[in-house]
Amino acid sequence: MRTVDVCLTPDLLHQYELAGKNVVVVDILRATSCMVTGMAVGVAAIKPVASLEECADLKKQGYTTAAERNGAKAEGFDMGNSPFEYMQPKLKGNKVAVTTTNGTLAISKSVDADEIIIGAFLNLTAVANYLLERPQDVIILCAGWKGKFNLEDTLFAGALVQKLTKDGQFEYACDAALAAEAMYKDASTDLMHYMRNSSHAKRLGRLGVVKDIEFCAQHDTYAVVPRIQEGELVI
Ligand code: 3SL
Repeated sequence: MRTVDVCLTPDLLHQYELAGKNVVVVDILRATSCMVTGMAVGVAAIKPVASLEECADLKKQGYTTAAERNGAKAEGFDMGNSPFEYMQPKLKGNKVAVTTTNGTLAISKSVDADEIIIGAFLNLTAVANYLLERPQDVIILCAGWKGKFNLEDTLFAGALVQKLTKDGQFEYACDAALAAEAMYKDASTDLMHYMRNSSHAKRLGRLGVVKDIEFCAQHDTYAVVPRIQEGELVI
């Protein structure tokens, strides 16, 4: 039977075998929520890169550049990392290159996977259905914060584990999957309460970012499943 596993931070990824598996990268606040939003509202392509230098270079190739470090927009780039910035009408049909503190790094560390899929609460059911239709085992990679565990990515992992294991189509590969699911079950009655208490929501709050958190907690706003193909997201 197919298995679903959860890697709680990219710093633990060396313990996982990615070859032959599909990896779902999640950074609820906010990188993967931005990517799902951008692809759903008509951005032509999003190219995630790990470094600020690579991102800045892509400007010459016609990309709009988006960069975040430590929660704030990085200086010298066209935009930061809010899902609302990805809704700007001028981005429709255009390409965005993006680098973020944790999310794009997690994507770059997943290159050995069969497929890299971008997950968020915003496209939870679409991602689950996509995975249910495929034969591969699944690893959900939580982007976390600078190598540490975070709440919101683990909650998403739990929500996805719940959907994949519901009818016995996937089995739990390890205790991280069981723990994430238990946490989501506990939190789902008041997800916003959990999200607001998370360290990154508080960090963003100190930077004046509030409405993004509620937006990123919404479930199934979009039905797109962004995947990496030749270094860029496609749907
Ligand atoms: O770390 C990341 O990848 C970002 O998503 C962090 S932030 O929400 O933009 O601050």
